[in-house]
Amino acid sequence: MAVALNPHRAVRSAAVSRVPLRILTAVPICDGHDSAVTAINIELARHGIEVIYLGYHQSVSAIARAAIQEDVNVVGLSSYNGGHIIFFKEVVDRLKQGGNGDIPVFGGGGGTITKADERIMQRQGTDRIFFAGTPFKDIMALIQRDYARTAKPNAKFKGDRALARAITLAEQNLATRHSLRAAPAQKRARSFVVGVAGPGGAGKSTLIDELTSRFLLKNPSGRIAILANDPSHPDTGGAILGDRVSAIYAQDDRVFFRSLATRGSLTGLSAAAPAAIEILKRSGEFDLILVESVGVGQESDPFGSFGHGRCLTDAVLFVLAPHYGGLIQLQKIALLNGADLVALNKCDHPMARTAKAEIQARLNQNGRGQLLHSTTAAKHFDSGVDALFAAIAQLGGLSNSSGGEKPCQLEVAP
Ligand code: B12
Ligand SMILES: Nc1nc2c(ncn2[C@@H]2O[C@H](COP(=O)(O)OP(=O)(O)OP(=O)(O)O)[C@@H](O)[C@H]2O)c(=O)[nH]1
Ligand SMILES: [Mg+2]
Repeated sequence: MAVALNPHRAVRSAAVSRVPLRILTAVPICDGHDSAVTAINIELARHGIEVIYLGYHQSVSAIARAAIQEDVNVVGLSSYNGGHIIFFKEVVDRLKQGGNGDIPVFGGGGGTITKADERIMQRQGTDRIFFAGTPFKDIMALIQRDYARTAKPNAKFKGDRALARAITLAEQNLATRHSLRAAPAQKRARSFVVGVAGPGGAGKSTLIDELTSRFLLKNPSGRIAILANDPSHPDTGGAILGDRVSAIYAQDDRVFFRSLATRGSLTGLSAAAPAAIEILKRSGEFDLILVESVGVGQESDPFGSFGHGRCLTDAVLFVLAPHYGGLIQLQKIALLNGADLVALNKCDHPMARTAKAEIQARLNQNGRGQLLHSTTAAKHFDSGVDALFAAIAQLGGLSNSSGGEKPCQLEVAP
């Protein structure tokens, strides 16, 4: 009997052979029509493309900032609210203003965008519109044909775009030396680097966002960088880099947020992550750098905490949710031995009480005085997140007072 072949294989052979194309997709402000862009995102990833999805109801500044920091090949907007002529122009203009007019903008919106609208939009700088009825496979072929590129060093790029391009070069396997040269000159002495690991869905990104809010509040002139690693699909090479959707506080100019696809690396981080961390550190821009791993398994050691290979971070935060299984699963998680900070997130869940006792008992067995932080990242102003930030600030010499002064005493987790 003939065996049906995996249909993804054919897509893969066409897509994986070159550097994946990166595209930022978003739905404009005052528009909640996200089912079209969701379908497009899945199709893009199936065709070996890395999609950074920003979400719906997104402002011009949020879209432009994300496009710059992610150094995307193209921005794709899905617009159904009728405001497309003005909105697309504002995105194009915002990119141009900062010297980033090389990033093209295209989009779709079914029948709400007419051919006549497209002509006006093209005069104003939009690249093209995909109209209702265009088959997905034609859209994908056109994107692959017209927007794939190998990024090159560009001395004209400034600020976040220069950093972003340096990271792109590192991702393309160009010599790290090259990427470092592309990064802006150092201004501050030191960044504190925290690796954030934990099982898929434990709330790492949500917690990072809440920690970002504390950093912004308590360090009024500092900058924070977030490197968010997400898995590439092994079948197609594409990826949905979804951590940015949870990053509400990344919509601040003091935050640099970059998504990295693993592109076949099985360590829990992109192979370019060490270079990217180095680029961010050498820039001298950032007081705090948070590196989110992909959802990790029991044996994982993404940041080199156990001395095998290079240690990438100054501290490691391990995040769990109450659904870890049972005591035996806790015993198996290596990073519970190696982490400097451990957080039980989703403490709003009824299972959290038992989980707290079990995890603290597990940590006590390590004999390292590790304290369990109890957090509910989904809740704004959670006191557990406050205490966790205080502990990070203490370790990293960051300010934890609203006046921006250095903390004088360690705050204890509840
Ligand atoms: C589904 C839908 C909804 C769903 C949305 C679900 C969701 N989560 O997205 C629900 C029912 C919730 C809804 C609500 C509303 N809707 Co509605 N909705 C639609 C509908 C029927 C389909 C849109 C869609 O998803 N199409 C599927 C996509 C895949 O196909 P497509 O649109 O043809 O797009 C093609 C290309 O353009 C391209 N494309 C699209 N986007 C992108 C992006 C990129 C990057 C690329 C590469 C390509 C691409 O892909 C397709 C390829 O063939 C349209 C009618 C229509 N026929 O367009 C109305 C429509 C968009 N809605 C409309 C309205 C008015 C509303 C409401 C205001 C109604 C109300 N009074 O409450 C609300 C507003 C909701 C909100 N918060 O914004 C109007 C908009 C009118 C206007 N702009 O002048 C429309 C046109 C209906 C109408 N004729 O009146 N809506
Ligand atoms: N109930 C509850 N839900 C939460 C909490 N924190 C995060 N979530 C939700 O959990 C889901 C996963 O959160 P993420 O922050 O994306 O988790 P993650 O660990 O970054 O996931 P991956 O990056 O895919 O590994 C989202 O729907 C969040 O809204 C919490 O404290 N309580
Ligand atoms: Mg995440």
